[in-house]
Amino acid sequence: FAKEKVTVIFVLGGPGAGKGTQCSLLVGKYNFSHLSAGDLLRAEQDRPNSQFGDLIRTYIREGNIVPMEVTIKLLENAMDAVLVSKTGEGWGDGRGRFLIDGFPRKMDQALKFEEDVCTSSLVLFFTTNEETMLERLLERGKTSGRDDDNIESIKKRFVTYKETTMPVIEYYEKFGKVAEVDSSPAVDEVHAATIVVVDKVLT
Ligand code: UP5
Ligand code: MG
Repeated sequence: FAKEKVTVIFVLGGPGAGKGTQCSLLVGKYNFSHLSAGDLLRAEQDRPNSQFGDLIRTYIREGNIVPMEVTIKLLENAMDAVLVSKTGEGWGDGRGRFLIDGFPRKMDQALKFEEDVCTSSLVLFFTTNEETMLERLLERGKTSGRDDDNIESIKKRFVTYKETTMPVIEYYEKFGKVAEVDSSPAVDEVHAATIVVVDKVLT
């Protein structure tokens, strides 16, 4: 697809910061396509006969970043599929607007995606403290069925976030692309703060 016709917003923030929740609300407001790298990886993990199933399962449980080739391919395929099918405001003639949630979370992925797929207009960065994230994840873990919503995996995800993903955010900060939103308050309040920054990008 034509890179210059698509608008991409990367959505980052620690595990349980509220990325997925806020993306769902933005979809309703702006007709975005929401692609969560984690969701795409989990779907691939569970796909019968996937050659990557066991690899993805191990990486996710350990809170490690799956090799970028796998994730980028899944994202690219998903973007292609959406671009040929989605209609409505912001779509058509190769145009489209994507929220890429939970990606890129390692420098190599960021550089490769920008080189091979497209560049992002904005990095939405949701921040709250670790206690809040832990509490949210443990609560969600009661019903989520996610292999990584347990205390051992959550601790590992926090370490990977600090060591591997924070440098990606610092990298985009140098280009003035990061909009930080405090995701500690109630969902609606966070959404209200988010639309202020997203409005600026889409107009
Ligand atoms: N909640 C949300 N907002 C709230 C609020 N304001 N007030 C009160 N409660 C709030 O929210 C988490 C929980 O908190 C929910 O129950 C929600 O209701 C509540 P959610 O919106 O799901 O948070 P999110 O930030 O999306 O948390 P998630 O657990 O999805 O974040 P992760 O970044 O850990 O997970 P992801 O799916 O992105 O990645 C999982 C794993 O996949 C990674 O650890 C990694 O192993 C792998 N991965 C890769 O290898 N490569 C990639 O590129 C991406 C992922
Ligand atoms: Mg999520």
